[in-house]
Amino acid sequence: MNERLNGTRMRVLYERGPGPKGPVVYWMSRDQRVADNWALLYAQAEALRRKVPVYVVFCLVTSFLGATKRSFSFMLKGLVSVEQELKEKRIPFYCEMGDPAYCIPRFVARVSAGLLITDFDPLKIKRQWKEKVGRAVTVSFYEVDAHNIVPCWVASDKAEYGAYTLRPKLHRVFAAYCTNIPRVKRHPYLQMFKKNPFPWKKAMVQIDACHGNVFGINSVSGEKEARRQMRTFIKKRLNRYDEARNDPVQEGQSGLSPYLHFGQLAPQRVAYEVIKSPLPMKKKEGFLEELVIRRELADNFCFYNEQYDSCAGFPFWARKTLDEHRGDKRRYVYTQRKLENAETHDPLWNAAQKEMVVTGTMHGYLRMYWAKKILEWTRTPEGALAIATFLNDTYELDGRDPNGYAGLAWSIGGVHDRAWPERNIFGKIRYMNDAGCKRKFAVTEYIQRVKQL
Ligand code: FO1
Repeated sequence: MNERLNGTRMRVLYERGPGPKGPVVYWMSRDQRVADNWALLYAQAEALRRKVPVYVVFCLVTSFLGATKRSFSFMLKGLVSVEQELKEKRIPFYCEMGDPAYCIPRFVARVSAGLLITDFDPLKIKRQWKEKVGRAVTVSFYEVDAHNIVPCWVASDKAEYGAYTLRPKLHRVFAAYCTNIPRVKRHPYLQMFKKNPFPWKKAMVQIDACHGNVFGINSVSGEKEARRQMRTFIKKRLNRYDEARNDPVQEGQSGLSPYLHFGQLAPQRVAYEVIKSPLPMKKKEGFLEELVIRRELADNFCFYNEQYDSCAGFPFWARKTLDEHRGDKRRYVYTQRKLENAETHDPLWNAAQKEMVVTGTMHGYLRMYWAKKILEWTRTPEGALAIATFLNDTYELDGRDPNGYAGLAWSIGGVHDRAWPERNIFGKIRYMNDAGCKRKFAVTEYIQRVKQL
């Protein structure tokens, strides 16, 4: 059945009429999956209506925000499985390499596309790409939010103060949007556009050459593995997610963030399966708060706040209080190199840094502690944010993500948080210390575990 696609998930970037009778092209970027991908579903629905093929094109940008081999190898393995999945649906997958502003218009012209659709991403780099592509193509260009359950522009039309202001807006419409997601059909129209298969190996060599030696993580990537991990989490760990949420020793995390970041797993699929699972609702609330509210709040922050990656994006009260404490005496000051090598006086912080370097992930609770200590041990808030962003984006598999920018802005700049009793260096920014961690979990045990890694 042709599931009625909810029109509000798609918005027009450039309207240019029906265009030539060519294929519909889906420029895949954030949502690197076949299943549960609204952008692909919209592209197919349009192609079925027009009785034309649907093509998927991905533009590989080896210089993407300084990403390392670790991220690219995870991502490319996922894209190989996308190519395979699409083949079974008679939907050709093409991979271009270079600047999207050039490669995408060239591809659209070469296949004489009738319509261009892409997926939503609030990051500035993506919006710049779309602006250039939109001006260069002569066909209509639409955007579909395939990442948020409630599309970003539907949830709110402005930057929200915090989870407490966004939550009621999401709750009001959540049931209407958190539905099951139709499957991609086997596409009836196909005229093979001649193209040799993408040289994945060559791309990896080029990436190896340009991005240092942040060694790859051997975690399995791709949408099948992502759904397997989701099922295991729901079955085995969801019931104790709440108490483990602040306890890195308990391994209670979902472990899904790299798959969500690369779009190999749809947050809507996770939310839908969690809500469907037999656990009592109160056992799910903590996780759904992270998965839905916090994640949509991060997209809201990046979408409506151009300066999401700088101190200028902090709320006024936070910038003021950090300025007032700029001259405070720092008991410890560490360079980026010292921090990167986990050579501080604090064994807990060093363990968190080491966990991130070795595994490409860090427990959510420790990410806050980790970032706040960088504010305390560097000379300026600007320096702290720059170092925290560099380390996060270099070593975290889920780096370069709205969630990451919002998380650092919360930790260092009080974004989506409130003012706290004033203190040295932090001013009114919420303070965290290892004593607080010791109250939450077995710090020594955590440090021991990281040593075994
Ligand atoms: N998106 C692309 O469209 N092309 C890329 O080559 C690309 C590389 C890349 C590398 C690391 C990384 O963390 C993300 C990367 N992305 C790329 C973006 C990614 O797909 C996500 O859309 C955003 O990072 C999350 O908003």
